[in-house]
Amino acid sequence: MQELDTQITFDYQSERYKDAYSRINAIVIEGEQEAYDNYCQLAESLPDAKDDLLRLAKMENRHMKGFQACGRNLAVTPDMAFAKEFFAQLHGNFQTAWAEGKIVTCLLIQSLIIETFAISAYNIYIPVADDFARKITEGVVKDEYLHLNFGEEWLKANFEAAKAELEDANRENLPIVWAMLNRVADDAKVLGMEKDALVEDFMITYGEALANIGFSSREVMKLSAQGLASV
Ligand code: PL3
Ligand code: FE2
Ligand code: FE2
Repeated sequence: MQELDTQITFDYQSERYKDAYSRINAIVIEGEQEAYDNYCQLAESLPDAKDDLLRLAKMENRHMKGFQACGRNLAVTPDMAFAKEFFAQLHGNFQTAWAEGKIVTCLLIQSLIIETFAISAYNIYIPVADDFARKITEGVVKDEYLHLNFGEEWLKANFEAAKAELEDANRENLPIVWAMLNRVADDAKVLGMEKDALVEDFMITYGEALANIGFSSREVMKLSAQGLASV
């Protein structure tokens, strides 16, 4: 987490800031939209958890609208084409897994990886955000912990049956996240967010989630560093 003792001010209206924001804002809007879609699909596959999942989906829809308002507030037009492409690989992997009935993989992608990515990004954004976006993001990040927790609880309850698939899905999908982080690092820096801080926050939150699900500390180390060498 970043230190709050130095109050940093940004020129939120500079062309440089707005240009970077047009991509970061779009990524977040697209991420929230895809999260909505993913929880709706998961609700179809998991009738026992249907009501919970539809509740999560609703929150994602609210998040998306909140971040759209953040862009409008700065008079920024989000670059949605960029954002769609940014998520394409993870999106494709989720869809393939869902079509094959691999719910464990779907939960790893959405509830563990994407939610952790969001939590670390939002936590690091909050101290450097404009006042409007900060209030929105503070509300959103509280919900994201609930979403991560949903995935943890479900996977913990099914740990023995899910373990091998989780390891495979982690191996396939975590390197994609590091690549996504690399792609967004320059723009994030313009907004005052450091890549090292994002990586660190991600590793801590993701590692804690894996430990809560039932992995040993040795397994957590191995899983959460998968593909990290490329960062
Ligand atoms: C699911 O609830 C949310 C999915 C969103 C994923 C967003 C990933 C964000 C990475 C970009 C880093 C900058 C964040 C800035 C916040 C406005
Ligand atoms: Fe969300
Ligand atoms: Fe979420």
